[in-house]
Amino acid sequence: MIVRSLEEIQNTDRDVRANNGNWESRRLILNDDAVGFSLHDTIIHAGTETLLWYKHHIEAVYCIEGEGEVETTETLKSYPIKAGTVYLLNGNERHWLRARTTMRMVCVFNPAVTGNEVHDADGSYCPGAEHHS
Ligand code: 9YT
Repeated sequence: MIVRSLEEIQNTDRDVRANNGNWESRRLILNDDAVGFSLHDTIIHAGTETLLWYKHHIEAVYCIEGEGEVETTETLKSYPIKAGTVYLLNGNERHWLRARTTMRMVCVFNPAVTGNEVHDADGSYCPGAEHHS
């Protein structure tokens, strides 16, 4: 069994900030834990909009604080997000994430994020940086 707290991973290499300053991702469970998924406690800063595209992952995002919206770039369909709402990117949808207030999200990725991925200009996680176990 693994027991880990947010407190103990803060300001370690499991605590990752976006280059553009839009979000901070605290990775509680990662690929090296070898369980097939990763679990992140993520802060999306108020007033930001971020283009994201997980071409190689399925992501579930459960909002536990704040409000904003998610919009798919293909259909231009926008969904309001607030505490208690989950969205599931089960079709690898490219999307905009907009935070009206600071949002706190619990994110689950399958396959697990390794920690080496970087967001490309097109919003995707660079596959070259992925190492699946
Ligand atoms: C909700 C979302 O996709 N935020 C971007 C950061 C990402 N979840 C990560 O690397 O934790």
